[in-house]
Amino acid sequence: MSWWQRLKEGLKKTSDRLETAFRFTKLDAAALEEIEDALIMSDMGVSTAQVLIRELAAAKPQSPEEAKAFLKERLTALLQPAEGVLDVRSAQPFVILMVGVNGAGKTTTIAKMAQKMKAQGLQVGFGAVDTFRMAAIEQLKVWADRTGAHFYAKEMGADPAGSAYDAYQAAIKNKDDVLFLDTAGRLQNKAQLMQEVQKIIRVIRKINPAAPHAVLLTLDATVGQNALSQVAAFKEMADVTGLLITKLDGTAKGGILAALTQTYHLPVYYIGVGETAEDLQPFDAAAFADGLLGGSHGTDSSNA
Ligand SMILES: Nc1nc2c(ncn2[C@@H]2O[C@H](COP(=O)(O)OP(=O)(O)OP(=O)(O)O)[C@@H](O)[C@H]2O)c(=O)[nH]1
Ligand SMILES: [Mg+2]
Repeated sequence: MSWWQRLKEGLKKTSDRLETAFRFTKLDAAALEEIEDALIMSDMGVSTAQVLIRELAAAKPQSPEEAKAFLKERLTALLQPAEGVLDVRSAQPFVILMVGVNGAGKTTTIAKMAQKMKAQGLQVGFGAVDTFRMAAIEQLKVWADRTGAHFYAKEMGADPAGSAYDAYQAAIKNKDDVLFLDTAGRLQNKAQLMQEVQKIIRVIRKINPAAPHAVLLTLDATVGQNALSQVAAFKEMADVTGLLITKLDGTAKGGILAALTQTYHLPVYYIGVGETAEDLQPFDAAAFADGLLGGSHGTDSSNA
C-alpha cells in the first residue's frame, strides 16, 4: 500500500460516514445536520465543523458532488496554513528537541525523518536524552546504526540535561547538520517532566541561545481528543514549535488533526501512517482533506 492508500484507509470511517451523508437529494437542514455529525464524529471539533457547515449552506451547492467539492476546498484552505516545512539548513547543527508522551512515536519518527535527511545528503546525529530506560537508549542506538546517524549517549541514569549538552557539543565537533534529542515521555509526574524539559533547554542554550531550533511534539492520533490536552501540557513546558502526528493509519478519527491545527495554530511537519520510513510524509492539506472526504488524491502515487 502507498502512504496515500494507508492514509485513506485510516480516514475511511469518516469518509464512509460522509459518503452516506452526501447522498442527499436536496441540501436541506437534515442533510446539513448529517454532514455536520459525520464531521464532528471525526473529532475535527464542533466549531470547525460548524464553520464548514455554515459556509456549505451559504454556498447552496446544487448537487452532492458540488457540495463535496466545496467542502474539500474549504477544508483544504483551513488546513493549509498548518503545512510546515522544517528548514534545517538554517542552522548547523540544527537542534531538534523531540517531546511527547511515551509511545507517541518519537523515536521511530526521529529515525524516519533522519532517513529522509540522509537521502538529502545531510549528516544526522541522535542524542539519547531519555536516560531513564536502558531500552530507550538501545532502541535509539539501533536506529542510529540503521540510518547511519551519529549516536551520542551517556550511561543509563545520567543527567538528561547533561546528556543533551554533551550530545550537542559532539554534534558540533562532528559537524552534524541536524541533531535530534530524544527525550523521555514519562517521569514520575508532570511537574518533574516539566522541570526536566526546561532544564534541557536551559543547558543547551548555554552553547547556543538560539537552540533548540525546533521543539517538535509527537502526537499519537489514536488518542483522539486527548491529543489536545497533550499540546496544552507540553506548550506549558516548552515553546513547542511544531507537531508530528503519527498513527493516522490506526484511527477512525483523523479529524483530530484539524482540531489540533485550528486550536493551536502550530505547523504540522509530518504525518505518520505506518511503520516504515515511506509512511512518514510531509503534511499536505489537500491530500488530507481529500482522504477525509473520500477522494482519489494521489492514487497514481505521484504525491509520495
Ligand atoms: N501504525 C503506526 N505505528 C506507528 C507509527 N509511528 C510509530 N508507530 C509505532 O508506535 C510504537 C511506539 O513508537 P516509539 O517511537 O517507540 O514511541 P516513543 O514516543 O519513542 O515512546 P517512548 O520512548 O516510550 O517514550 C512503535 O511500535 C512504532 O512502530 C505510525 O505512524 N503508524
Ligand atoms: Mg522513544
